[in-house]
Amino acid sequence: MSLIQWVDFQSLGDHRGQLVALEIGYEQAVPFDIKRVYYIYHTAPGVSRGFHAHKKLKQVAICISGSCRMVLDDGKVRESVEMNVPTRGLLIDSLMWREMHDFSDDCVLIVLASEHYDESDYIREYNAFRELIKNET
Ligand code: T46
Repeated sequence: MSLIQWVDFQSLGDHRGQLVALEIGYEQAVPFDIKRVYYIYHTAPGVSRGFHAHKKLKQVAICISGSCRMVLDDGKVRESVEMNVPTRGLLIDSLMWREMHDFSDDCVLIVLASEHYDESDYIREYNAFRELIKNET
């Protein structure tokens, strides 16, 4: 199965433009309770971000402006996907290495997170991630 799983949001657009509502609770598209929202913008030219996995955290990332490329790696398979559709969120499961590359100047990436910020949930060494995955399976 592909590591790339999308969550689609309905656009409530009309002749004035587009609008997407991220509803919490009833009929919400995101497959977890959202405890935190953050966004990444004005990424400096040529910079890549991420390079970590999370033990518990699940996230949905939506590129609401511009574009970037997300790499997901579960320790066995590595996949790369272009993020440039404001109505599609990329599900990033726990124990998934992620990297973000090729940010356009106008890229805004909004991220919905299942947990509050917790630095101890991060695995920032790729070898440590591989070891953890090996012990989990
Ligand atoms: C992820 C990718 C997609 C906070 O204090 N609170 C927060 O909620 C977040 C997300 C970050 N921070 C602090 C921690 C660092 O001092 O902000 C600084 C930058 O965070 P970081 O270097 O982890 O940023 P990215 O872009 O490498 O990764 C972020 C998320 O941290 C991560 O969970 O999956 O975006």
